[in-house]
Amino acid sequence: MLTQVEDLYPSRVDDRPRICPRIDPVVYDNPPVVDALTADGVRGFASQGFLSLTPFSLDEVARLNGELSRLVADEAIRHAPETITERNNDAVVRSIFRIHELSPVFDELTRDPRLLDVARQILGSEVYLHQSRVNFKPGFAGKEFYWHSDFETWHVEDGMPRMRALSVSVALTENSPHNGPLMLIPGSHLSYVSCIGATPHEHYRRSLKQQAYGVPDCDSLEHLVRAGGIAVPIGTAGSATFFDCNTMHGSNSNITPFPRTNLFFVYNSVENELTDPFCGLPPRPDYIGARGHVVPLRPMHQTAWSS
Ligand code: 6CS
Ligand code: FE
Repeated sequence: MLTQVEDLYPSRVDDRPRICPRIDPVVYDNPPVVDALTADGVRGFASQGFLSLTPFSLDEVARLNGELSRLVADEAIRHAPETITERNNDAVVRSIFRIHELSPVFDELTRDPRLLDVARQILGSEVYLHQSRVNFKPGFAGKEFYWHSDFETWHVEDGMPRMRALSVSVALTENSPHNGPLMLIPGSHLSYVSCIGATPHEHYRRSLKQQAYGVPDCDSLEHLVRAGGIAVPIGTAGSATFFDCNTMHGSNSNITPFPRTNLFFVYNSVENELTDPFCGLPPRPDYIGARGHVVPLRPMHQTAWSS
């Protein structure tokens, strides 16, 4: 008889929103499994819920963009379920999921120690990839990603039990103040916003274009912003922002001519494997939340694509 994992972070179960304290640690570095960050870097991530670095050269980014162009030109990928188009224009690609399994270059990048070892240190264990994607946000046509906590969705719809996962957003184009950069609410990772509304069947078919459930209410958002403000980590191509699974974030539509194309890798601790979705519905597809084939990622110090 499978024991039902206790739902420590209930959401979409009440008719009114609640802000609850985080139960889990942010940084599991006692002792650190690897030394990838400075002490200030670790402290910054723990207190803010995110950390920006610039690990990649423009030459390396040029190679990554070349590989991305190859993926985008592949008709089979263009019409695959992993490819999500914009809600108002099916000709505009919004995201491609599972890119690490579509490209050996991106597969190697997930194991680049400049990314992987940061995740291993912060999460304090071996890690595997819960999700990968590229968000294109093309000029004039890239639409917003409204405020949300990734963990709220991964907990409710994918069955992620605890807050022991993080994302890294790698900029493949400049992230300026104008072209729809990632916005994060400092300190918001320490509060869990329990949302209202029951998850619809196959919510992902809509939520990946425009999220309608698991969206925090305005009062809760205002409370978090008044406490922590809004941070916008702008940077050149090659910069990377690591953010906790529960850091409230979002990004505006892009009405400039300049694309904001970012890779996202989600590292989850091997101690935090997915269980049944806490919403009680069938799990989302494997290309959105990997389950069952958890393989700890090993750092690759020599990669074919990097300089
Ligand atoms: O549902 C998800 O897993 C995706 N949705 C958002 C808005 N961010 C995380 C992830 O890409
Ligand atoms: Fe997100």
